[in-house]
Amino acid sequence: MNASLEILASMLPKDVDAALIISNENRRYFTQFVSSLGYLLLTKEEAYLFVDSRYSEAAAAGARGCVTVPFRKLSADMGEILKRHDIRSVMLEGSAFTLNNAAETDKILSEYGARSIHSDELDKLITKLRITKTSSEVDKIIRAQRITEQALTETLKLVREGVTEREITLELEYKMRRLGADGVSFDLIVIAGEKTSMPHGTPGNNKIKPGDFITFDVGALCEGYHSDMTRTYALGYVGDKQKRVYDTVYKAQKIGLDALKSGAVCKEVDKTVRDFIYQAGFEGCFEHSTGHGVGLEIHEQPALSPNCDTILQGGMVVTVEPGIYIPGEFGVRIEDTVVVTADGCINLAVLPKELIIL
Ligand SMILES: [Mn+2]
Repeated sequence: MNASLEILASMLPKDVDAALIISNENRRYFTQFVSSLGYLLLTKEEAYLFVDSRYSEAAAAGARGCVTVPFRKLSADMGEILKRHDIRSVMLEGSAFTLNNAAETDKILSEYGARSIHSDELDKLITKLRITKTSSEVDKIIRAQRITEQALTETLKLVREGVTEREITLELEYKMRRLGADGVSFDLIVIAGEKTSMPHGTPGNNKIKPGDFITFDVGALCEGYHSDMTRTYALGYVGDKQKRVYDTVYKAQKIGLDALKSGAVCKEVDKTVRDFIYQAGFEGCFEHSTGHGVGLEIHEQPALSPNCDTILQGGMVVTVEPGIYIPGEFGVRIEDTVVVTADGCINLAVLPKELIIL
């Protein structure tokens, strides 16, 4: 077993003999092997990765810290391992199993005298490991961030009156891949004008015009790790209200960054940012969370939200992304991804945040 699997095995409760992990991200996290399907069975002595014939050759060469088992019939092959280790209880990765998949797994386990445990306990144990990042994980996020920033910088040159949101989105995605990204972190958001009042608006055939805010919520993917950044620019000119809103979001984002450090409570960071925006006269215009963890998933723990009691620790990677959205008019969001440290945070984004009029 490798270190991360050994740690997880040691965290399993005494009365649990094994864990069954099936989500793509968690299989990848523990074995470094990428596949669209597979079953990672972790016993207290050994870990087994069951893959079908599409992945058997690659897994034998590339999966780390586990024994690769190519299966034809999962029940028979897994049954053999269950018997070998005298497994009586298996904790399932609750968040990843569908009702159907769990029922099928229960059947396989019971054939071999084992029962399954349906709960979120295994997910919570894995979150404890994944919530802080190793330096090699941070390096991948930084690489994704550098690509995102370079692609965005190059794409900004194409922003002019009459260009559509979709055209810009396509260029950005193409440039990210040209720069070495494995893909995009999520469906990129490039929205302009009135549409910027929708935090997660979808790029369409809307043509950019002078006086518009243009929101870019963008990120690249490198070796499974995501980057996440938002910048709001203007084309040509801005009005006084736009300036006031931008300035408020800019200050709120700085307040959020300043509140981050090991020991700070997530919901208190969120409250500090939210109170500032509401007291500036924009109550009701900022409803989403202040930020979220980033890693193998674009949204993971911890959440900088009003209901997250998690205490920040060094090595956590989170976004800080307040916004103000005024329906029918416009919206502004500014977002950086940072690594929390003992006395603050390291901002992984370097692109300027002062209002830029293109
Ligand atoms: Mn985000």
